[in-house]
Amino acid sequence: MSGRSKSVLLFYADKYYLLNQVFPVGLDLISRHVKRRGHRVVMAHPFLPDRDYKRNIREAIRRTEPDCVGIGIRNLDTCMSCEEHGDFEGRDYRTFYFLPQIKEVVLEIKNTIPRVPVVVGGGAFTVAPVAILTYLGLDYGIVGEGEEPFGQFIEAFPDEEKIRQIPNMVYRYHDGYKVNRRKPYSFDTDLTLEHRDDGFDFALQATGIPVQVKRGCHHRCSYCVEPLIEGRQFVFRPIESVVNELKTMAEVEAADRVFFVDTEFNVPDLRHGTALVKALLREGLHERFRFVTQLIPKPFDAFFAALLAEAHFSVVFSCESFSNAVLENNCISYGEKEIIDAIEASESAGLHSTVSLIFGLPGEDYKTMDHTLSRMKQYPAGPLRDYEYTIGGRIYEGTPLCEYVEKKRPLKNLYGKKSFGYLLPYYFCAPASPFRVHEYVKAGSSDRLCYHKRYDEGDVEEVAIGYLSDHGLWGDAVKRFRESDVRVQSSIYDYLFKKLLHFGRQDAARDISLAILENMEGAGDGIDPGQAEVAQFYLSLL
Ligand code: B12
Ligand code: SF4
Repeated sequence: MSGRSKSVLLFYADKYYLLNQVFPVGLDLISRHVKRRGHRVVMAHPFLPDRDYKRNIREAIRRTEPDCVGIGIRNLDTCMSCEEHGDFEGRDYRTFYFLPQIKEVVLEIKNTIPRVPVVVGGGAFTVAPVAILTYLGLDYGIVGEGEEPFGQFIEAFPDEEKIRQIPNMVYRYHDGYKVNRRKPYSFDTDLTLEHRDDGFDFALQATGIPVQVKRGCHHRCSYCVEPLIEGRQFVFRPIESVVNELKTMAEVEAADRVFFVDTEFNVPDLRHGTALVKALLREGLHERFRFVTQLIPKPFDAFFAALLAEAHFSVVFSCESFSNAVLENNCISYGEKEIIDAIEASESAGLHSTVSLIFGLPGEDYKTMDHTLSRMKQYPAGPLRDYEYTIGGRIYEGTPLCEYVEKKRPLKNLYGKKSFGYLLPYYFCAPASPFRVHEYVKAGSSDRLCYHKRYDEGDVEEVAIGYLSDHGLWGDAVKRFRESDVRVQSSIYDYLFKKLLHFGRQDAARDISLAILENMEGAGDGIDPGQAEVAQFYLSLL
C-alpha cells in the first residue's frame, strides 16, 4: 500500500436484486483486493434494507465515512422486451430499465458527500462507459476487470496525473472522456473468494455461489455483449485454484449450489471444463454441491454430458433458435443439428438442461418461428428439460447487431429509442413487434416460460429481513420479522432462525419461532401447515 489506509464504500446498485438475488461476485473480488492492499471496505446495497434508498445510502455513508465510493453496475436492463410487470415501456415492448434508479443513487451520494470521488464499474458499465458516465454526470469509471485499477485509483486520488496512467481507467478529458487501454487480465491465484462477503449471504442460498473458471469468449453472436465485457482472448483459472476455493466453501458456506459464471462453460473447447469436472468428482465435491452453468450446444458430446450428469450439474444451453437460417444470420457458431445432438445427449445421460431461445432475431419470420415451435413440441419440456425464451435482440453498443442496425437501418424492425451509447431499451424484432411475437409464441407453445417477475411487497420484505440478518442487525431483523405478515414470515423463518442460532442468539430465535406459531393459527389457505411443525421442532432444539 502507498500512503494511508482509506475507507471504501462499495454499492451494488442492482435494484433487480430485490427480485432475483444474484451475489455481487465482481464487487466482492474488488473488495478482497482492496482490503489486501490495506484499506477498509464495506459493501452495501442502496435499495436495502429500507424502502427509502436515501436512508440506506446515508446510513451506509455514516457508518463508513468513505474516502472513496465505488458503484457496481451489473445490468442496464433485463434484456427482455416483454416483461409483464416491467417499469419501462414503449410501443409494443415493456422491460425493467435500471439506469434512472442508479442515477438517483448517484445524486444522493453526491448530495451527501460532494467531495468524495465516485467510481463506477461492472459488466454493464463496460459496454457503454462514456455514455453511462455522461448520463450519471460522474468523473470516473473503470472498464473490465476492476481489482487492480480500483486499488490504484484509491491510492492515486486526487493526483490527476497518476489517475490518467491507470489502465482500464475512464476519466474526463477535454470536453468528453478518455477510456484507457485495458490491461490483460490474469486470475490472482492467491486471491480466492473462499469466504464470500457475509452481507449478501442470502443471495448465495437463493441463486447459488458464483465461481468463475475462466474469462472470455471468441464468438460473435450478433446480439451478445459478453466478448466486450470479458474480451475475446481466454484467460483460464488454474483448476487447482477453483477446487481449493470450492473445498473451503464446502466448509464455511451453507449454500449447496454453485453457479459457474463463465460466458459459456464449453468455450473454446471441452478441455478445461472436462479437467475441472473430473477434479470435482475426484475430490467428492459433487457430493456436497450441485452445479449449474451455461453452455453452447457445440462443442458437446455424450461423454461430456455423462460427466456433467455424474457430477450433479444442470445446464442452460444458449440455443437461440432451431432455424439454421436464423442461426446463420446471427453468426452463431452451431446449427440445428448440434442443438438436437446436445439435447439428445443430455437426455440420454440424465443431465437436466434448460434450452434458452430468442425469438425475433434478424432472419426470423413466421416459418422459422413455426419450425422452432415444432421442435419444442418434438422435444417437450419434462423432468429433464425446461425451456426459457426472450423476444427480440436488445441492441447494445459495439455488438454486431448494433453494427447491422446502424448500416441497414431496418426501421420496421426497431422498437424503443436509439440513444447515446444505446442506453435506453432498444430492440430488433422480426417479423412483428415484441408483443406480437410474444403472443404468437405463447399460442404455439404451452411450455412454462418467464415473464412474471415483479416487485412484490412480500418478496422484498423477505429479502430485506435476509439482508438485515446478513449484516448482523439482529434487533432490526427480528422487529421486521415480527411486523411482517405470515406469508413473509413463513418464507424467511428457516433462514433467519439458522442465522440467529449460528450467532448464538437463542432468545431471538425463540422469539421469532413463537411469533410465527402465533400468526399461523388461523392463517388460512396458502400457508404450508408443515411450517408449524418445523417451527415446533426448531423450538424444541433450543
Ligand atoms: C452468470 C450470469 C448470470 C447468472 C448469475 C448466477 C450467479 N449465481 O451469480 C444468472 C443466470 C442468474 C444471471 C441472471 C441475470 N442476468 Co446475467 N450474467 C451472467 C454473466 C454470464 C456473468 C456475470 C458474472 O458473474 N461474472 C463474473 C464477475 C467476476 O465478473 P464481472 O461481474 O464482470 O466483474 C468484474 C468487472 O466487471 C469489474 N467490476 C464489477 N463490479 C465493479 C464495480 C466497480 C466499482 C468497479 C471499478 C469494477 C467492477 O471487476 C470485476 C472483477 O474483475 C454475465 C455476462 C458476463 N460475461 O459478464 C451476464 C449478464 C451480466 N447478465 C445479464 C442479465 C440481463 C441478467 C438478468 C437481468 C437476466 C434476466 N432477465 O433475468 C438477470 C439479472 C439478475 C440480477 N439480479 O442481477 C446481462 C446484462 C446486460 C446489460 N447490459 O444490462 C449480461 C451482461 C448477459 C448478457 N449477455 O447480456 N446472470
Ligand atoms: S452468446 Fe455465448 S457464444 Fe455467443 S458471443 Fe455470447 S458468450 Fe459467446
